[in-house]
Amino acid sequence: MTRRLAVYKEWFSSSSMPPLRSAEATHTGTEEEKLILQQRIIIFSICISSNMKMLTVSALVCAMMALTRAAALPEASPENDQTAKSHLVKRSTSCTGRWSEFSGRCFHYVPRPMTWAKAEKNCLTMGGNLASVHNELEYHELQRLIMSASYEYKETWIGGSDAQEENQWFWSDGTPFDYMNWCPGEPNNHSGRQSCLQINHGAQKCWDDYHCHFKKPSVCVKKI
Ligand SMILES: [Ca+2]
Ligand SMILES: [Ca+2]
Repeated sequence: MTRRLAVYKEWFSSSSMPPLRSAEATHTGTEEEKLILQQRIIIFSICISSNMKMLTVSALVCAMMALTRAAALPEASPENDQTAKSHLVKRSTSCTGRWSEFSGRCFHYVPRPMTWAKAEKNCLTMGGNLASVHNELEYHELQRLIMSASYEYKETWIGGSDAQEENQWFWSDGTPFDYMNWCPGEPNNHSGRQSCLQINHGAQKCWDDYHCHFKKPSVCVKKI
């Protein structure tokens, strides 16, 4: 501000403007000189006033920023730390929203038909993978989930695939392929191009390898 005032002061008495006269001279000067002097005084006053206003506004902005920052920062008390921890624990002990819990994992039926790859990507966007199944009880729970949502045992994609190498089956969630419920004669890799696992196939509602580009409902899984 001091620097600005110095600039105004310099301009006020600059040689590029008509020269100022002494107090005596202003009494005896022409009307035109008096007018110029009055104009300079008014402009000088405005400059000082605007500087004061800028200072006031700056001070207000700083005060508001300080208050906002203080409100945004949580108090570093042990009580708050405990609250944060308990929320984390709560999130990690149950399935939320549309996810159902069984066998210590969360499952979600997706009725919209998609290709196997799109269904897997859809599960990924929700933090999961297409479902893996590791025992008969889990398989029946999975069938129950589909039945309760669609009122039938619909053919549905889960996460088994042998697309990388024929008859080398993997679960897309990386868990061991340690349980199977293939229908009689399956997986038959029909026409040499069946690499994805559908469940609820045929009269026995068992497993079948099928063409991955067909669109089917799917079941996602994620860890608790
Ligand atoms: Ca195959
Ligand atoms: Ca097949």
